[in-house]
Amino acid sequence: MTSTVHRTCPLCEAVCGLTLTLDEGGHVTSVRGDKDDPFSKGFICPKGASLGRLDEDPDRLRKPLIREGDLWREVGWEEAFAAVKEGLDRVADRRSAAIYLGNPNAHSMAGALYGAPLIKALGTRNVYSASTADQMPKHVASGLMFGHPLAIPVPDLDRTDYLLMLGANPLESNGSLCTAPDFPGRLKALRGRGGRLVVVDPRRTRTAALADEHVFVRPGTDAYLLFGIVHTLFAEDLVTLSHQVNGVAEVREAAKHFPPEAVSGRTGVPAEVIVRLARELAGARTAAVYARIGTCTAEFGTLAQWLVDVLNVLTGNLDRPGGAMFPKPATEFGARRGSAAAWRSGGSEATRAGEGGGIRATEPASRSEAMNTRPYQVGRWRSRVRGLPESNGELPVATLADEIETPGEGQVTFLITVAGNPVLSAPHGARLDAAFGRLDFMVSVDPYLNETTRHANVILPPPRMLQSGHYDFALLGFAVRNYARYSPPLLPLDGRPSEAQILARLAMIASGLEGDLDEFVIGEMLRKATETPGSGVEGRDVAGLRAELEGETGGERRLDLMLKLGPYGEWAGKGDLSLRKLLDHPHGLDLGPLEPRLGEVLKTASGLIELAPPQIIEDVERLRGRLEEDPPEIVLIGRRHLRSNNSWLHNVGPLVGGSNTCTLQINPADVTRLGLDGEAVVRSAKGQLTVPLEPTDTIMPGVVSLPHGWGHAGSSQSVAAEHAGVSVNTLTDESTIDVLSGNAVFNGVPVTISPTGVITAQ
Ligand SMILES: Nc1nc2c(c(=O)[nH]1)N[C@H]1C(S)=C(S)[C@@H](COP(=O)(O)OP(=O)(O)OC[C@H]3O[C@@H](n4cnc5c(=O)[nH]c(N)nc54)[C@H](O)[C@@H]3O)O[C@H]1N2
Ligand SMILES: Nc1nc2c(c(=O)[nH]1)N[C@H]1C(S)=C(S)[C@@H](COP(=O)(O)OP(=O)(O)OC[C@H]3O[C@@H](n4cnc5c(=O)[nH]c(N)nc54)[C@H](O)[C@@H]3O)O[C@H]1N2
Ligand code: SF4
Ligand SMILES: [Mo]
Repeated sequence: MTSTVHRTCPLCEAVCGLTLTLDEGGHVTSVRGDKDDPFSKGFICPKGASLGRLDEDPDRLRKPLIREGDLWREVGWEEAFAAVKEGLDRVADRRSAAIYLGNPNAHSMAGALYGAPLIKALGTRNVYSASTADQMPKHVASGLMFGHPLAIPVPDLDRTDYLLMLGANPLESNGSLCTAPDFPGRLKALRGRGGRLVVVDPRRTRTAALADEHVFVRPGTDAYLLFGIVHTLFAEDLVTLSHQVNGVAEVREAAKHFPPEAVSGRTGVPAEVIVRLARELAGARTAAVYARIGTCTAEFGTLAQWLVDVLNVLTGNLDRPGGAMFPKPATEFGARRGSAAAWRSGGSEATRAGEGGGIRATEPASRSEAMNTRPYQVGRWRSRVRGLPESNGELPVATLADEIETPGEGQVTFLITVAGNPVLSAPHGARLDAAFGRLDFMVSVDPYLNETTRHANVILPPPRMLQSGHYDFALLGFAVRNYARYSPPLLPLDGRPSEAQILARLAMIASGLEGDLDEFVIGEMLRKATETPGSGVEGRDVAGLRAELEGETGGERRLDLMLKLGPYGEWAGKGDLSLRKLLDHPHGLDLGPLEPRLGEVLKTASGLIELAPPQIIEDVERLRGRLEEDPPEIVLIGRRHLRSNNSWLHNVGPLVGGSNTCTLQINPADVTRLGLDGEAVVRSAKGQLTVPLEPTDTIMPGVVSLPHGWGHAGSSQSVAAEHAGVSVNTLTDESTIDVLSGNAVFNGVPVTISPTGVITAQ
């Protein structure tokens, strides 16, 4: 007997619905797009189609591993947890404990619900995540402008008339901080209804090829380009303000330094194009500016992210249909609050509120109210060694190696990684590779023995994807339509703990507390909700409400609680959403188009949009200064391929090979000029690599591109080892960061390139 089941794809931010066929043994025999999913409507990509292969990868770990010297021993779960406890007991001062949360935490229920309590239980400020190798500039810009780091507007893709997209390539990535299944189809529809798509990228990507216009830009110069557009809006009197805003005069003043003619040389964008883009943006019936990783992981990442929303505000497009809008996720409860680590680990405000109180009995009852009125800040504390500022409760991953290597009080000796591979993904990951070898104790929660987890003393593998429930707490907060879908586990756990149970157990070990973490959290959230005016359950009895919660697991009951308290929830009085209702709608529920809601989202002290936050205006000086300097001759950028997913899908045969290989894209003019052939040596301030060349005129002269997530030589992941490639993060530089957010810089890295066999003096 075969069975047909439906579930959300957990692999990328597009949250597609999938329809799987399973045989009697629980093996996946086919994967198709779920055509009854109201959001993804049957869309699927090659990664989703390989979900069965990935889920049953023979190299996935099935039992915990303990390392003894260079040897690994499979052990039972109790022995593994006992080893963790012993390792943690050796940490005399919790400042020496660190945690790193990787990207898949943004996709798993376990990451969403148990990441934050684990951080709290560890009791350290040494908190790192993929966020500072990714979107931290957006959190900081949003925090300073709108008062909350999760107040991130998304382009209203399905209704906009004009989309200016910078540093994103959704035809490969399927979109990011903009949850939109079938992003390609939505872009085609935009053009089909007469809209205009302009893509700004140093490469003519597949997305650029689909656009009405592609603008080549020099890497790392988006802030100049965007300032040139802002300048033009003021100079030509094209500003339309539809909200009360602080700081317009300051922005106009700052933009005076960046007229199109002044930034044209640096950006490589002709002044007349900059002026035209400004006029088009201002003249479009509706328009949105959207920028992603290419503009975030750059030296002026926060300035660029800020300018994106400055443009959305100055053209009257923020918070209106067809413009840049704030989604209303089903698990949102009360004020938007949280940290980027919480985003990585779910980001749901309700999650944070509950978790904060759940594990620490000492939290003040008024914490949520206090958080509502306290203005967003960065740099509340600084890293021990380099003095880098905290943002959203995290320190930059660019300084993790410093904290492990540098002796002194608070030196990191103990590390937990959850779903991360920083040896390949962090800036100058090669240094972390060595640093991890010096740790006293390391624990990794990960299904694979890989470049990072090979340093662990204990590896705790989560079960198969199909054995896990799935709800996109984080990603549905960035969806271009309001939507919810829950996928219960399809297969039993067979005696293994769920990932939720693994993380909860780690939190309990670290806190020394006993009891049921979920019940702590539920109790605390209910208490807060019943005390919150207008929550829908104000004044009601906590025990009575608790008894109404449904769900097979603690995670499901917490989801039920958040849905019921959320804006569409049974208890909040505006709908009847609950876990039960989602279970009754296995294809997902459409909750309607995005609606204006700035008033609910804005959390600044002034109650207004802060268009010119002082920290940001200060950083403009740095940008001005850099305009005077000569740019490097050749710079390195990254790229993504549809069939990769950062570092961890290279072990699935059908996904690697063909066009998905680790090559250096380079303009043919540079190949000739530098006398290259076949392979070349790329050198940066931090390292060098020999790489195969892929000459292509789709990349600007003076720019080369190498994808990240490769470098699997010697890996015990057998397929990945055969397609090893090299790690671009051997070349990237952890000493250069976006100063405001501490974010890593992966784009615009200065490099030199020479033929192999030529010895150059360094
Ligand atoms: N040069 C360069 N570097 C980059 C980037 C770039 O563009 N250029 N991009 C950056 C970005 S945007 C990001 S997000 C980071 C990603 O950085 P990381 O998150 O550190 O790296 P990933 O490769 O996503 O590693 C994911 C890990 O999670 C494991 N895993 C997969 N599924 C699960 C699960 O369900 N549970 C658990 N516990 N583990 C799981 C995988 O085996 C793998 O070890 O990389 C960054 N690094
Ligand atoms: N297939 C696949 N999908 C993924 C991932 C993956 O690894 N593979 N990773 C996931 C993750 S973790 C993330 S964060 C998202 C990222 O999603 P996207 O932001 O869409 O990521 P990319 O496809 O890397 O697109 C970034 C683009 O920026 C361009 N670029 C580089 N430097 C600059 C610059 O200085 N300025 C401008 N304007 N452009 C620049 C690059 O050429 C590239 O085309 O994708 C997610 N989805
Ligand atoms: S686009 Fe993303 S969510 Fe959709 S099938 Fe592909 S990997 Fe899965
Ligand atoms: Mo990312």
